[in-house]
Amino acid sequence: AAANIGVVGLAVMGSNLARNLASREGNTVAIYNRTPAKTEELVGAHPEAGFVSTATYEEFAASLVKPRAAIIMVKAGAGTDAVIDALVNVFEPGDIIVDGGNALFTDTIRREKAVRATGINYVGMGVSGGEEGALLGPSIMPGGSDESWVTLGPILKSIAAVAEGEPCVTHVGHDGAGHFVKMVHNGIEYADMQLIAEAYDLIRRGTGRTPAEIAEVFAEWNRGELESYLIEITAEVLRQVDASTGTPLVDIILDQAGAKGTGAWTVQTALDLGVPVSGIAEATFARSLSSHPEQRSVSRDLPGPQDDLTVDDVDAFIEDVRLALFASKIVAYSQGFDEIRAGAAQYGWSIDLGAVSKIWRGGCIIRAQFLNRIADAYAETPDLPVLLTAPYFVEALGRAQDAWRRIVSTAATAGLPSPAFSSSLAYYDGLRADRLPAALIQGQRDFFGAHTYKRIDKEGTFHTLWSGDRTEIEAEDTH
Ligand code: NBP
Repeated sequence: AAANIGVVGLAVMGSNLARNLASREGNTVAIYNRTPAKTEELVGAHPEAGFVSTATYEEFAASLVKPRAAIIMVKAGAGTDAVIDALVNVFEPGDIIVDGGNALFTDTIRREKAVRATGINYVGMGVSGGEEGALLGPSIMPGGSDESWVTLGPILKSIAAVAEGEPCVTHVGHDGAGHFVKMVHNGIEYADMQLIAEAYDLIRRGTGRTPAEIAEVFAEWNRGELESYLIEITAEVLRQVDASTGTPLVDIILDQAGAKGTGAWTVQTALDLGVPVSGIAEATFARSLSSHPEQRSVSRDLPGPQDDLTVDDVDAFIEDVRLALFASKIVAYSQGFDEIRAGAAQYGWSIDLGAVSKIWRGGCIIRAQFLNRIADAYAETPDLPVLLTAPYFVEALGRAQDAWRRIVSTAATAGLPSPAFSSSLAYYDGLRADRLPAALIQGQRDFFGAHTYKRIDKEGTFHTLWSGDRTEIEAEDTH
């Protein structure tokens, strides 16, 4: 036994993670892949890594020092279960099996429970940053037991991205907490991308600027409070010219957005938890809408406004869009962190929200300056019920809200879809409202289903005898 860490699954993510591990002082990496040719290929291509190559699970286990630790990087689903079963057979109590794939957190909870029964530790670990992150330094979100963190902590810190001197990894919480947080990270990513896309669309249609010119706008924004990886790459994509046609690439790409399902998981989970993540939901649905050509083709002639959007003061309009983007982005992150808080409460995880925001500052797709402000907010008030009520965000929203409202109303008047901008604003105004029409909904529910209601002026649960004499009675609480 010579290796302190193993990797099972040597497709692009596993290979890169194994190479990243091997490149760090103190690590010796055992590798295994179901198809042995891939293992040999990796060893041949990277002799500098000093991999311990293994061809069977027995050999793999024998090559690891105890407590053994192995990271699984295979296709999520049945492949993961197959590898877990194989590792459980050759590992011993106290050893650690880590799933670094994109598992649904409820699968991770199930697997952790089953593996724990054997005395082996099971860690569901979110890994963000794609292929490049895996190789050079990802943002890592491990769940699992405290015991496993003792062994894994130093290894993961050695390979994680570094942001402002701190490694982008923290022990998020027990069992499925890591995969839960990774899921929400992806949901926030969906929202952020949709918001940027809406901003681009409004500028393009409102000002007639070319993609290359709009790239300069994003490059400028990237020097201010919106500084982030996604804004940076947006400028790169907008600048790109298609070699075969000489047209901006963005005009050649088919406008149907794909999705691998993590956005949908975030929304489905939020619905189960009763947490409004409307920005993430709109972003997910916007991708669905884009991907139904048969619906879009029959809808093209639906009536819309006569006039195109015309903007008089282009610079002022672009600044309005920037502020609307910033405000909506604050909403999206606030909703995402709210979902993590609700998930933690539901599943009994103790999650340090400030630490989560810090590990997203490097390595991952949503890395941004802005995350420091989230860390500050939770450092000041760890149990903040709504992130966007932290002083920094209140100031920013105060500064942005007039522009935000102008942009949402301009878009609506001109018939330009801006689902994430407008739903974020509606959420914000919903939170601000003294009274919501939810009171009427309670009345309707009591009318047709005797679902009862509470009153603002006294304790208890009440029902009006709608089909009788319409007097009010005290009732059992039936929600
Ligand atoms: P894939 O998701 O394409 O999986 C291929 C790997 O799974 C190969 O090593 C393959 O072995 C192995 N495998 C399969 Br399929 N079924 C297996 C089984 N029954 N037993 C053992 N091994 C099996 O690889 P990837 O794109 O590198 O992604 C790995 C994981 O990382 C996934 O869960 C993915 O969602 C996650 N992830 C990916 C990214 C990204 O940017 N790509 C980012 C973050 C997380 P074989 O060689 O024998 O076929």
